Amino acid sequence: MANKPAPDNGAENAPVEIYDASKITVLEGLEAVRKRPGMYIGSTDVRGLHHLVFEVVDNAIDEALAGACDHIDVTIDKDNIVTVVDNGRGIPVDVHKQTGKSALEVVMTKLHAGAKFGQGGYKVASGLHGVGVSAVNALSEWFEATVRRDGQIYRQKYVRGVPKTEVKVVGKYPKGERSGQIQRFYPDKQIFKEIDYKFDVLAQRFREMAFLTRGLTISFRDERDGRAMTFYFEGGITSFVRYLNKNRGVLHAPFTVARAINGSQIEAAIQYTDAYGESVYTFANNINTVDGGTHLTGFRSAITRTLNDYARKSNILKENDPNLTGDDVREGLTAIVSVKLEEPQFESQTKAKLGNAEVKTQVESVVTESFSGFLEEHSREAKAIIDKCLTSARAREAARQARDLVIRKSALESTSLPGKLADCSEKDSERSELYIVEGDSAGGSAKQGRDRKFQAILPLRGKIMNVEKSRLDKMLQNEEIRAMITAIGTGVGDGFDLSNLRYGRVVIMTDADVDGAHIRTLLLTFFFRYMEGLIEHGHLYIAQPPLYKVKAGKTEEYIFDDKDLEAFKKKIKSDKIDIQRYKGLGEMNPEQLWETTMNPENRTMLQVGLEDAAEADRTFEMLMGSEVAPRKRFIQTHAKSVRNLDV
Ligand code: 0RA
Repeated sequence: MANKPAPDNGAENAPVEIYDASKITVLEGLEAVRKRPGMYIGSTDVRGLHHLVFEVVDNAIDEALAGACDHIDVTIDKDNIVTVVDNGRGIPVDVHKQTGKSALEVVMTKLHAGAKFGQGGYKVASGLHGVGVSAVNALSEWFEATVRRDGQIYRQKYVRGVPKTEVKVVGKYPKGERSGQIQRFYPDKQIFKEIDYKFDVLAQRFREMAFLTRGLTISFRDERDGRAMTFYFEGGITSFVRYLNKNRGVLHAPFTVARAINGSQIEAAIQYTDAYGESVYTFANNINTVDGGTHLTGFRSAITRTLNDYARKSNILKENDPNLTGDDVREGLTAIVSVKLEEPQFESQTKAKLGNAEVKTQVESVVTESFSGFLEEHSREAKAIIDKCLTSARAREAARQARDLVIRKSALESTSLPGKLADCSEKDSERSELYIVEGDSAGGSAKQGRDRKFQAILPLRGKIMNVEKSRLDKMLQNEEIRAMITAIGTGVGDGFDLSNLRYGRVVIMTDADVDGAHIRTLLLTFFFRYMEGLIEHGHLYIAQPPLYKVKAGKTEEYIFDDKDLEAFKKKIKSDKIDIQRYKGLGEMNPEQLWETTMNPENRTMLQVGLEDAAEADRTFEMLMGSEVAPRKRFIQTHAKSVRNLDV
C-alpha cells in the first residue's frame, strides 16, 4: 500500500492511506456489494451464506468445464472457514495491462472481472446472480487466494474485499504436482446474522454438479461434525437418472445422448418407470432451470413426436386410435436435459427459465434422431414404454371422469360447504386461514381454541391413510379429500383457479408422531400434484406445535424441538424439571393450542415452497411407491428419529 504523507484535507487525524484513482473505483464497486448484499447474493440469511460457497465452487467448476480440472475439495472447518481447492490451471497472476495489477487481484476485487479472462469454454455463468468471486470477497471478513502455477505458490490476502498484501510468492510446489487454486474465506458477521451452513443443502448441490460434469470428483468435508461425502459419477447424467429412479421400478436401461450442434452441447438421459409422475429436470450451463424454457419445450415435443411415430409405424397405434398426448408420454418419464451454451439467455433474474430460441430446435432434433434410433434398435423396450403410455392414457380418461364427478358434485353442493368445516366469519380470503387438522379430538381443541373471526377448522379423519398406496387420482374419490377441495374452493388439476381460493393461508396441522408425519407427506404430495398453484403462490403452510412443555420452579416454557430441550436443561441446571411431551395435538387443551400454535403473535409456521422438487418427489415415491425395499430402508435409516417421535 502506498505510504505517502496524508494530504491536507483540513481534518485532524485524517486517514493515512492514500487511494489512487484506480483503487477508488475498486472500492466503489465492492462497497456497493456490502451496502446492498441482497442485490448480489439474494439475501443475507442462510441462503445468501450458501450462495458464497456456491459462487466459489462454481468458479472451480468452470475450470472443470474447460477440461482443466477434475478434483474439487470443499471443507468447512470447525471455525466456519470455507476452503475450496481445485486442481485446475490456477488464476493467472501476471500483470494485467489495462490496470497494471496482477490478474488475480483484478479477478478478486473487480465486479464481473472473471469472465474477461476465461478463454472459450462454457461458463456456469458464475452462479445464480453472476456476480463473481469478488462479491464473495467483499462479503468476507477475510479472504485468502492461493495460486499454484508454474511451480510457484502465490498468495494474496484481503479484508472485506480490500487487498491487505501484494500478490506474493510464498513458496514452490514440487515438479510433477498439479497446479490449482485454493480459496479460503470467512463470511463477514457484519453482513450475515448467523453462520450456520446446512450440510445437506450444500451436499445436494455438489452431487448435482458432479452428475452434470462427468468425471469430476467433488469431495465435501464438514469438520463441525465430521461428516464427509465424495461425489464422482462416471456415467454423468446417466447416473443422475439412475439415482432419481433408485426407488422406482424401471422399464428399461437408461438411454443417453450427447451431441454438439452449432456451438451448443446437448445432453439428455431418459428412463421410463412404472411411477405415475414425471421427473424431468433441465439444466443450462449447470444451472437448474426450474421453470424450464426452450430446452424443455424442444425435449418434450421430441419425445411426444418420436413415440407417436414409432407407435404408428409398428402398428401398436391403429389407424383410428388417437395420438398419445404430451401428458400420456410424460407419465413415468424420468429425464435429465442438460445444455451448455456460449451465451445463455435467461428469462428471469433468478435464471429459472432458459430463453435462447435456437435451443428448442437443437434439442428437438438431437433427441428425435437419437431416441427414434434407440426405439428402432430396442423393440422390446419400445413396446414396454408405449404400453405404459397407453395405460396412462386410459387412466387419465378414467381420472377425468372421476374428477368431473367431483366437480359436478361440488358444483351441486357449492352452497353447502362440508358439514365438518367450522368456517370463520371473515369473508376476505386475504385475511382468513383454514386449518386442516388431523383427527376429531384435535379438531375439537382447534375449534374451541381458534379465533373464529378469521380461522376456519376442517378436521380430517385418519381414513385418508387407507388410500396411500393407490394413485393420487383415487384420492379424489375419498370423502375427506373432497371436503378439503370444496373448502379450499380452487378446484384441482387443470381446473385449478387461484382466484376462487377461500382462505389466504391453508395450514396443515398434524400430530408430531409417525402417523402425523405420514399424513403430512400425503397431503403435501396431494397439494404438490393437484394444487401446485397453492404452493407456488405461498398459500400453503405447516403448523409447528410444540413437542414439550417444561416446568422448573416458576419457569414454564413450550419447547419445539429436542435441541431446544437440551438447551433448556443446560440453562436451568435444576434436577426438578417436569417435562411433558405432547404426543398429539389432542393432548393440548384449546388454550394451549391457541397460545403455542395458532395465535399469530406467538406461533411459527413453515411456508411450503416448490424447491427441491427432485428430493420431495423421491421421498414420496419411496414412501408411497410400489417398491417395498426402499421404504423399509428409509424407515430403518430414520428409525432413530421415528423412535424419538414416538416415545
Ligand atoms: C482465468 C484464466 C484461466 C484460469 C482461471 C481464470 C481460473 C479461475 C479459477 C477459479 C477457481 N479456480 C480457477 N482456476 C482457474 C486460464 C489460465 C491459463 O490459460 O492458463
